[in-house]
Amino acid sequence: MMKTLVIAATAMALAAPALAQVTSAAPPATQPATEDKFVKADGDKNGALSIAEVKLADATVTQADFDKADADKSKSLSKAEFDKWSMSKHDKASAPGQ
Ligand SMILES: [Ca+2]
Repeated sequence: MMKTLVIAATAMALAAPALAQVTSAAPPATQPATEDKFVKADGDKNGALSIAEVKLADATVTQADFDKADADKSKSLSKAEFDKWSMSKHDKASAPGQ
């Protein structure tokens, strides 16, 4: 009688961790989306995007948009400027009404 109880308890103790062990695969490491966009848009691979390159990547971009993103007024977007711009555009798109 007592032995049966011990066996049952042991079986439950062994089964519990096995049930809890639902493994979920870690999401694959992905490059930041802006990195890919920047590299694709940078047609002459000089590490900066001209207005022409930006417009080629996104025809809806205006000179005013570009000037706003071009923080140092170099007439080209560095990776940092582009990242910041993409992020603010993304925020606007994903958070309507703000
Ligand atoms: Ca370029």
